[in-house]
Amino acid sequence: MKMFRIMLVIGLLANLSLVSKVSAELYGGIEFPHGIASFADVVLSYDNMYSGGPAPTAHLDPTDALGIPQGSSSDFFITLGRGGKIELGFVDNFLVNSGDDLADVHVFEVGSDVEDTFVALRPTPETAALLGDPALYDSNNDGYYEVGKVFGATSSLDIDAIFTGFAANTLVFDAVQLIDDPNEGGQTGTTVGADIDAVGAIGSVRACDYDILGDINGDCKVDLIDFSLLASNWLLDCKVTPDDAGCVPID
Ligand SMILES: [Ca+2]
Ligand SMILES: [Ca+2]
Ligand SMILES: [Ca+2]
Ligand SMILES: [Ca+2]
Repeated sequence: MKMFRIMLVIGLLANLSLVSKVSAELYGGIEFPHGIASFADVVLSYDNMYSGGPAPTAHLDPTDALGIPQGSSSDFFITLGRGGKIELGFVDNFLVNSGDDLADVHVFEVGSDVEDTFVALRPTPETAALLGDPALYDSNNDGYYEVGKVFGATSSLDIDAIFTGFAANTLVFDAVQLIDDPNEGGQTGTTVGADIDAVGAIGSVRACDYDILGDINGDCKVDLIDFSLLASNWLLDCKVTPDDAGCVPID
């Protein structure tokens, strides 16, 4: 839960600096044009028994896959379990194609036992219409189009290599699905399955072209979600309790 609060505050900071004004930043040697905002924002689902397990017994908080990567020396990563699945959504930005063969999405995996992970992307309705018959890309009809696999401690995928012939920024995806390959890597253990630290959009567009006071999560709307984000830090005073997880120092 502590990390969840940190992520809420990171979201708040991202909004206060406004996505439209965020400059590019390097993470893992890769340039992310929208800085902190480039990374996944919400957990849509997490099922470490998706393929029948076994499930991990540590690193079970899926919110640890949100926001910027913290590296393997931190405790802030999620373990998928053997064949486990996580689905992460973008709120203040969306993932797009670059229109060339440069990488568009990057999965930060940590852990000594590097695991293969299947990646699928959820197109917006407009993009799904552009891509045509879903059966070409979505074999299990779950709304996530399979785009390949990532290997190794850090891995990138090129959207344009899968969906060819589209101009830059015309293909828009609002969520990423990661599924551990149950037939690769360790099959048992505390942290069985891939360990996911972060998922970032290298090809990224901001979700909102307006500045709206009170839109804490940057989704272009002011609603109860923003109110709950505000309420989660209600009466927190970082001058009194600077060590609180909700108090994130500014560089
Ligand atoms: Ca984001
Ligand atoms: Ca590309
Ligand atoms: Ca699918
Ligand atoms: Ca909002």
